Amino acid sequence: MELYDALYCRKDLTYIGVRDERAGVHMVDAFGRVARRPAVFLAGQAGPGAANMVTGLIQAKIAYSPVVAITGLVSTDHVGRDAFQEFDQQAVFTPITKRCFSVPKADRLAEFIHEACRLAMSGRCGPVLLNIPRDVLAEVQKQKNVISGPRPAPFLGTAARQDIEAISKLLAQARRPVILAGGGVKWGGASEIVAKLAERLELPIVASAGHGDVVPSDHDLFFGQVGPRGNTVASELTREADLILALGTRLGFNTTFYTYNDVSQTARIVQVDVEPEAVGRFFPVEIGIIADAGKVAASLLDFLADRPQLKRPWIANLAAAKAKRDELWQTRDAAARPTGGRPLSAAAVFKELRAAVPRDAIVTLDAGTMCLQATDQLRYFQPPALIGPLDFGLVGFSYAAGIGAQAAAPDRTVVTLMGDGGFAMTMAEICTAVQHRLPTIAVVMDNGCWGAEKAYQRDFYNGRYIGSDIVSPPYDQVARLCGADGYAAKEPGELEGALRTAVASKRASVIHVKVDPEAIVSFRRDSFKHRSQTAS
Ligand SMILES: Cc1ncc(C[n+]2csc(CCOP(=O)(O)OP(=O)(O)O)c2C)c(N)n1
Repeated sequence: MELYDALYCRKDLTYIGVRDERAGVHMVDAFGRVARRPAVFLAGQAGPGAANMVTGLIQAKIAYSPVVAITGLVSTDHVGRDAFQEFDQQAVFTPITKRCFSVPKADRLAEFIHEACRLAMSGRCGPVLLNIPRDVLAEVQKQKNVISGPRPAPFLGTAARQDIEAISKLLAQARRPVILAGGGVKWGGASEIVAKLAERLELPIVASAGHGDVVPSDHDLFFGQVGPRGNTVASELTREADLILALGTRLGFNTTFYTYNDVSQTARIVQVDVEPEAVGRFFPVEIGIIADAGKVAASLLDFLADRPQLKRPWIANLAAAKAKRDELWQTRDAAARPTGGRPLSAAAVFKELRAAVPRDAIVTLDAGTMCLQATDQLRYFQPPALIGPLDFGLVGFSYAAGIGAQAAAPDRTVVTLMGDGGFAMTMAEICTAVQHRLPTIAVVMDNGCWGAEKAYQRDFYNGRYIGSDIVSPPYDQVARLCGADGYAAKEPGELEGALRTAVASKRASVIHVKVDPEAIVSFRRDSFKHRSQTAS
């Protein structure tokens, strides 16, 4: 209440009231990824209000997203007495945040707030939480001796000259080099620089998992997402590479499954990341550089500027890869031909989305089988343009994330994809979007099941389905009851039409699409290998 009362006169701050603390943290998470600066989440109450942030904070930590969260705490006089709504907030939040502070005194509050904002953005970003005890909040204190300090830019420094020279030597020797670009490139705002570097060298670029928006999808040298959840052409490039320039990526689980299946075992790897812990962690590297990936790409570009073009023996391979990529897209479009049948196939859904999602769009994706299939099937044009749960694989993330992304980029179109299960988790936030005039468009892909789970029951448990079917209300009608626009899409072409209308309306909208229940894929086959072996 004290904080809210202080906000009363702050007309310079935008306040967005949400319905659920988990969803609120997702909004701030997405806001940070789009704006590249943290917004603040206020959990209105100590205890239950604070506890409800847990999922959102873990999500932000795993996605390296800058969130500043502030919550109350029981009065310092009552700590440890099982006071009303008391739980050990410091203990619960410490392992799930980048840092968690309990503010000891009112006159240090400003210092902690500055520190929270600085830490959230320094190095690899992450969530920082402040617990503020009730008595500290109640104290009226004139701030003095505040250390507000300089706030350094989050990504500092590039590589030393000799490292840049060493990388260019490796490039000169390479026969099949590839740039594998990850989230670090987007955090550094360096998509353009990386694209320019690739153009200068005529190198293919592939993206790490969940970062298919690292350069615009229609860039001639871009091949999409690599790895088990990516596409075959991109994965072949890293599997057959002799030099991998890993820029701003950990080469983490969803990109590599920690195997050499899609990473050449003999490739030399140059890895650049702001986090020392990330460099060489999963794959041995020839050169490891702890720096901002974008700045290193810029230094490399500068270094090459007045040098003759390399011989580029990879050009023939590159042309072959481009032909395969074009064939892949044609196959995807061909697979989507309307058969007159309904519900829509996954291929048809993605084709209609490709046709109607505008170039300025930010797409937010959930976990679940439909969204995982969508990642590499959609196109992204203005980085950052893809916000997903990344390695937390969280269901129920993307609708709230869309609202946060829209708040960060009011002039862009925001399209959220979700399964029917995931949407049910956070649909209360339709009211938030309506109340705060945030015109996100949710496309709810209703296959009548927790599709990812059902796929495992089909593929590894002989179709012994239990608990995987779900029944959903008509979400177009739910949306209308909440004051948003609602559309139902059942026939081929209706999704594309509804999406175009929703984009033009600039109103919060929900499109309920009936999707083929058979269009489910079990992505983590590795987890069930033992079962498939027993079965065969
Ligand atoms: C909060 C949460 N609960 C459970 C899961 C496990 N899970 C992963 S995918 C999935 C199914 C999601 O169903 P839906 O949102 O309908 O999407 P679909 O898979 O059908 O496309 C579930 C339950 C999770 N990842 N996150």
